[in-house]
Amino acid sequence: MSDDDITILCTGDLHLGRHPSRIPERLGGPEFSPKAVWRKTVQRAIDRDVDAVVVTGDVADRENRYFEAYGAFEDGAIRLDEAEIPTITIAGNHDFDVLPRIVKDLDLENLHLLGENGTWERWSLEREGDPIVNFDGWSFPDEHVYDSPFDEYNLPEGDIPCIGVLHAELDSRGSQYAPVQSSELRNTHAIAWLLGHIHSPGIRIDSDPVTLYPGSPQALDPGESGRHGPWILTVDADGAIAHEQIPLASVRYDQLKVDVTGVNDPQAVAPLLSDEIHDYIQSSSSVGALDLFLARVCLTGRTNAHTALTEQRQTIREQLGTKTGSVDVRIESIDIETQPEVDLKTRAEGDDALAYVANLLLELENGAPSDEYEPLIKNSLDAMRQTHRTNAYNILRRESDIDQPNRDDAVSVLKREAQVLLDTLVNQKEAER
Ligand SMILES: [Mn+2]
Repeated sequence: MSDDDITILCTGDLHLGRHPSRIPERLGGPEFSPKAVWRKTVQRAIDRDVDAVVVTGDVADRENRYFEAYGAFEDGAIRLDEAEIPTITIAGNHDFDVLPRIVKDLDLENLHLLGENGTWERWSLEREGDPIVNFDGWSFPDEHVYDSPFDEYNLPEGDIPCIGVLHAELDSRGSQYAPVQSSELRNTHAIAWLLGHIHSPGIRIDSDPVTLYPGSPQALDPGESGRHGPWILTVDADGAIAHEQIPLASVRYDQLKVDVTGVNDPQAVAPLLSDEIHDYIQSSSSVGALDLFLARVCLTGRTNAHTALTEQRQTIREQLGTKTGSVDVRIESIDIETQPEVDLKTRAEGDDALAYVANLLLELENGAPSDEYEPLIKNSLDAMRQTHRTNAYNILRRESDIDQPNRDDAVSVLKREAQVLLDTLVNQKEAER
């Protein structure tokens, strides 16, 4: 990193006043509130001595949370102001009316709300009196916005880099939350777009312009799985952009798929799960910010303990520990998606449908199916090719994203379908007993 670099801490969708869902009552302290993560985020901005902080809207959860949001936001905004770190923010659909009021009431020299009432506005960050980067921002004027804010975007290209700040729904036509298309972002002169509204963090366009949903810094419900936390964007003297996420969230929701193939004793599953959860937490949270991990576990694979697992999932859940290192762990649910182990050779004896399918699978897996099955493979291939030729795939075909299916494709589809059919027939047979 050189002295000329511009570093920006970016976050959004704080939803101050909301509390993450499904936190066990015994644990539900204020440390899980978005306010606590906002405080840590501000501390990080000050420690890193960033050039600016950008907050991409939905700071407040809703109108009736004015005082809650005000108090929670105020604390961080004042500390940033005192550290002389400019904070650029815009209003989202949740705080289109609240945030402008909060910003006005706070009346801080270094806090800037851009684009009030749905008009585009530019603010320039200066270093030693010279502007070094422009921020173009737009705020929600209302709860719903059906048209693209880019219909009204006409700020001129400057001679310094520009970063766009917008609360909008990307690539979702017909959205009531300021629908915008990637092509519209590409048509602007901005080198980066920092977006708000979608709570799941992620880079949505890799370059020209780099487009990022920083996401909510605290995960707020199971739909917001994965790593959460603010991002640091670094712009070097050539306008090249680097970005990193800082996982400051104290709550994490995730689905964990665990393959239990070959585990035939249901008693062995709980220790195996504990190990998996431990490894997962170790690999996914590096800074020690995580306090609570809420997992939805899904067991997959083939095991002859399939039935026992289904019956004993509650027991397994109770056997699991509630702590991994310093992290509280809660298993929200255990789904059993395992399949029973099937001895194909035994099942292939006989002359019923099950034997036919078992024998087919044996031969497909051996790689040399006998003539008996050739018409089946041929018919499957014909059907796949016919689908491939339909109009629905025209565009993909033109761009050669999908090749014409070949015999191997037909065999692998057949294998998959035969497996499903086999499991269904086995289950039927067992239900009849
Ligand atoms: Mn929103």
